[in-house]
Amino acid sequence: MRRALTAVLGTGALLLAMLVAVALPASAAPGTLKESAAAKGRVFGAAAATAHMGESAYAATLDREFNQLTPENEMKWATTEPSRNSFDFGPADQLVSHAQAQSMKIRGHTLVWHNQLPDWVSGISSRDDLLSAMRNHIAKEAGHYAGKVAYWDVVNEAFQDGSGARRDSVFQRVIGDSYMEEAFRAARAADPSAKLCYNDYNIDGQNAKSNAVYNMVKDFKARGVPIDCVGLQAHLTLGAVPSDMQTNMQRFADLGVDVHITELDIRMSTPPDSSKLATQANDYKKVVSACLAVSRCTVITVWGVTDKYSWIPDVFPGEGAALLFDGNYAKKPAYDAALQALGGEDPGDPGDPGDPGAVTCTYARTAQWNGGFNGQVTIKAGATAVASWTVVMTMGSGQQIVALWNGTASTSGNVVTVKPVGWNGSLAPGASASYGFTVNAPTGNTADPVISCGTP
Ligand code: 9MR
Repeated sequence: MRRALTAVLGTGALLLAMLVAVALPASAAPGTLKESAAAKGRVFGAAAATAHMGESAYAATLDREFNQLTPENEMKWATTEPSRNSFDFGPADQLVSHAQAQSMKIRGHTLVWHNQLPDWVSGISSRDDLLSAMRNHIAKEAGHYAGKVAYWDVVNEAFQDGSGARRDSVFQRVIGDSYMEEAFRAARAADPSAKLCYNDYNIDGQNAKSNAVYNMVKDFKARGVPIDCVGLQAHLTLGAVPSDMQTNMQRFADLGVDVHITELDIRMSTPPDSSKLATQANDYKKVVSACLAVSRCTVITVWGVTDKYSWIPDVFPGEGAALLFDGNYAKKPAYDAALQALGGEDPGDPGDPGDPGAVTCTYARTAQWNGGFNGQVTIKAGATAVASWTVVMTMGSGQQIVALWNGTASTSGNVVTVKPVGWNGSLAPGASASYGFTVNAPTGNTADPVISCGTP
């Protein structure tokens, strides 16, 4: 958030303001993702790749912030069993040793998937042969890591978007519907202590695909097929967190399984700007808050450590910047938002807008007309007095603030940062202050601004 705050670009009726970072005493709240998640009984993980572990900033960030590691590619079939019954656990073992040395949990990813599958598997056409190859793969791989892996993504991405029908993989074609339960049974036999998950994308909200997964889990539970968790990958796009994510997670939890967010990233068109980063922060906050609202949502894992390395531009050209750390390992607004949603506080960056507890703010529309409106924001101190406050407003597209009173504003893109004018900064416990503004909306977009506030 600091970068947005220091970008000062006053225009029109807005007063130019020099923003001074005011040092506040560090709070006692947990200062990292993993600590704040642990305080809420959750695990906060990241996908990691052996290729980057030699980069000190990468490993240091991973070790400092995360307490679960998912090997991004190293446990996939193409790597672990490139030819039949000939196993290579070298790359994955490296990550597992690192995780163990750091007391991180390990998420096994993944035993049965149509992708990154060696040709020899795709070439099998007899049901018994493929079943025996699949059982052997699971027995050997899950057996190799028995006792070390906390959660296994046993089957990955087995349903189609849209219809929710079974995906047409070699497993589906040759073995049939039963391949999934066979995989879960084999995984339980190989490692009775690992929690066994079904994992997929686009099942974050309620839709035909998540309904199909729901029905499968319900059926497994009814018939005693071993399944412990559902992984919602949560590869999301900017501003599009499903509004029913919490409800969706709760319905899975109500079936008696844990819910994990397994591959969270929120992509945007690149390059990022302060407005996109503010939206992304709000999106991360929504996802983390939804998880915290569901007691069986126990794990949140982001799909990578830094925007420097990402699968996204290869698949969605022109998109990326989806994670919590930028390409230089600096914390993004999304990091602050995720940490704050977990009840944490960055000791190196106290007083960000949105810091919990210090102040709260409310918005009200006080007048409107064709092509514009007036708004008022009221800032209220909590149980302790505050010396100053900051409100960040993200304006709707096409909107322009043409007047602002009882506050000092600076603008960067569509993000407007408002500070007190002096006399209305210091607030006694429970006291409040307000400022008002006029918005011109020539394109007819009269949406209310999204606001967040904090100290200083
Ligand atoms: O991030 C992974 C990337 O390095 C691989 O090239 C890609 C191959 O399909 O898989 C990526 O990870 C995927 C994960 O294993 C399953 N869910 C979707 C992920 C992003 O594509």
